[in-house]
Amino acid sequence: NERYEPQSIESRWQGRWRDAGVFHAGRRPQAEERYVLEMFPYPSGAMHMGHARVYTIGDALARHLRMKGFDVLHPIGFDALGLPAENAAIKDGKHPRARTEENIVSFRAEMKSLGYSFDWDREIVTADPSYYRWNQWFFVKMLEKGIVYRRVGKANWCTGCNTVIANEQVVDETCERCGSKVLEKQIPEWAFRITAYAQDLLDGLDGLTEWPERVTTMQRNWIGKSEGAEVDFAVAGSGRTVKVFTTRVDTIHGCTYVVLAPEHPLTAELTTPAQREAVQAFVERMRRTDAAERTGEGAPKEGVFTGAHAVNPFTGEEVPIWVANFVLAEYGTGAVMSVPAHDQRDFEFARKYGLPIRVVIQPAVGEPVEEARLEAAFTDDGRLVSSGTATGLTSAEARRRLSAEAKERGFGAPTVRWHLRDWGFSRQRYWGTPIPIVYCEDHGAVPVPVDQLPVVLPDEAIITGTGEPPLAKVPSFVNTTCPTCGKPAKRETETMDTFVDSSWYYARYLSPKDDQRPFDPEAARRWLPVDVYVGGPEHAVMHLLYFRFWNRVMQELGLVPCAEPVKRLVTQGIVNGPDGRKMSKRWGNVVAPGPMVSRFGADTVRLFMLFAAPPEKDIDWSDEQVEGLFRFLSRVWRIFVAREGCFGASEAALADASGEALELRRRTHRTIKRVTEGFEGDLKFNTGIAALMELVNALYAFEPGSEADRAAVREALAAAAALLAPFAPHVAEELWHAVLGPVAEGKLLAEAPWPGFDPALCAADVVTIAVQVNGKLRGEVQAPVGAAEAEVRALAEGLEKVQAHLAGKTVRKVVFVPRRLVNFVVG
Ligand code: ANZ
Repeated sequence: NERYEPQSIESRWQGRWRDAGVFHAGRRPQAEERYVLEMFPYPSGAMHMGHARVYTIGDALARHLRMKGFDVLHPIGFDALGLPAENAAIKDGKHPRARTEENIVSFRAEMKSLGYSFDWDREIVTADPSYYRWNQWFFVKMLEKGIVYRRVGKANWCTGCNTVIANEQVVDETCERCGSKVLEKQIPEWAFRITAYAQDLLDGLDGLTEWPERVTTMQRNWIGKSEGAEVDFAVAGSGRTVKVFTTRVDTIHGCTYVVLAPEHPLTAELTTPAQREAVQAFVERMRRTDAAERTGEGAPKEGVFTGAHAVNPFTGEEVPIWVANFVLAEYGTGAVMSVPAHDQRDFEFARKYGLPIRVVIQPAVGEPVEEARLEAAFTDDGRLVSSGTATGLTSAEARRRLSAEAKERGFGAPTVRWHLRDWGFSRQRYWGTPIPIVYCEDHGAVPVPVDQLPVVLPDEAIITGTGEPPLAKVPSFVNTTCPTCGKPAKRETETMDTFVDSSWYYARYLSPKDDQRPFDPEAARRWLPVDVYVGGPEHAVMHLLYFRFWNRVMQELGLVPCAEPVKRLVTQGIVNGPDGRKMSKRWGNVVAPGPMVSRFGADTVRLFMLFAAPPEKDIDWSDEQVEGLFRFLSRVWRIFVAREGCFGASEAALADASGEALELRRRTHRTIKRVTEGFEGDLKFNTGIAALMELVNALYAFEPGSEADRAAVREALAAAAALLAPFAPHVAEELWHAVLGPVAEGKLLAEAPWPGFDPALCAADVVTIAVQVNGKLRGEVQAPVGAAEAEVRALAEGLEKVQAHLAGKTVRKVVFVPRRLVNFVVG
């Protein structure tokens, strides 16, 4: 065919790959294995460009590794349960199962039309009982181990979704999914004891050297370990003590007042009669202001003196006790020791109310800090001054010493606090995994025995979204018998958070049809951890933290060989509309992949995703760029047609290539090198593709004459086809077969060896230049091809032998022939 017509080749190659089974994992049992995974999609709507980008990035990696000779696992599935499908059902009455099934059908078709090299035999759908059955199995195992427990506590209640949501799903007191206000509600719920793994999850981050630092930092902050101390201050003239929590016990000699939260249980009791009225009024006012407003960065610090005094246990000094807005009742102990010289909030408060400021920490280097000239608190660590026996210690030493001393002397202890909370996973919703618990009057909450799983989600629930679990209204589901005594009993009607499904799906791909256990531990030993995981950075503190927790639990259960699920994480940027705004119905700038594939072919759409920017960067959809890439592929096609005469050139003739043909060979090898390097380190597919474009330009510029010329052209064409394979696999396959002809008969580029490069040809940028003195050869230097006289001369003058011949003589003249020779004429 003279013209590039993707529509006429793409489905043909997709069929060939499928029939040959080239994407099946385990096809090369002797080879080293690689597991490439992309976050599986949530099929609540149609496939969009964001999906196309993730899967194109992952597919390029998988295809490249397959050509490198690895046995590659590259699976796909659907994260089918969860709120969005149920919320949509409430709007239009369509059953979530019907909706997700329809969407999955269209997702599959679009993914196949894009030519992704998935092992479709391993597909999983989390809404299938054969999958969520194992969620229930894990639940029962974790209940046995005490990792799952029932608690009554403050839960985040989303007023829009009418269900409890996880801490991680609350953003600025609103629901991360629907944007509605989130209230705190006292509800009984099931929770995972993820906090028991806090230290291990934190330590594990150090080993994740191939994760973006942004993600590990977000996890570190979310886990939020804060080491400090609790110290008891006796209240003067009463038997009471106020316990304060501090992360800076090293500053305790600089404490000049103590502050209680307005809601602190001792507030009323400690307040002296003279101050009672003022304190009561303040507390009342604070009760009516919400926490965020009270403690926000810009909120003015305000407070009232209680009339009482506290005794600093280290110094015996009495300091006044205040009540103030910036101390929260729920954090720490609800009371703080204030050190205005070294804490900014305390500083502002002290200035406002005329409380003393005392410097007890001096910077380790630089100007000392002076009370009189202080304009803001000095908050860094340093060395202690005016601190009794602790004077002279560094902050870190003092923290250790003073908290230990507090413990010895019985007025305090070192403490560790965490930001991470246990993961509440009960949802008062329908479209999720039923929690396998039966409530019996005699035996309480009884887990369903694992041999009776799954507890199947009934289809007939009426979804109202009013807050009462829909399953509670399905008598055939609710009414059952107690697994222990056989008496009538009722099922738990809550379902599990969808993040349960995604916490272990990567392991289910290892043996997706296993009906004896969640997956085969033998297979896990071969394939885990996942080598590369591609997905959106928005999952940093939810999915990506939850699955690290879950993997640890699986390790304890002897199912997986490692603590961490993923070695390398690639977080991809967003695909914006042509206007640079995030694609959204609201802006009317959505471009769907399907129509683009019909118009330009899958290869062009894929190439756009990879060429527009490196994976982590956001990209803007651009019709012009897409058209440009279509033209590039057409150009590639036409040069193959135009150089058909070179297809039969003999490889042996390559050795004779010289002049322009040698230049072409050098460019070919340099291109191989650059594309190969684009797959290593920071992924740079875009520069690899740019190199390929230059190679194609060079092919257009070169008119082959001799057999050696034709051999060089053939080499370049074959390399170009192979290098295109991870990016634009269909056209690559077609052209590769064209240029190799019978040699490729019965083979597929998809599993052909990745081209290697000859380092000597890549170093083509450097030439060897002869160095003469008075016409006699005295040495040679290596210089860049384009090196000018001055540079080559300097190199030559650096040679010892040349120096010897120039010593004591005057250089009359320098003859320079670019790329060949430099001759010093001396007298
Ligand atoms: C004395 C001190 C001196 C403090 C100093 C800081 C600097 P993180 O790191 O976030 O845990 N604090 C303790 N409980 C509080 C509460 N309920 N409401 C408001 N603030 C509270 O913060 C711990 C620090 O926050 C503690 O250390 C305490 O102030 C304050 F130079 O104690 B610090």
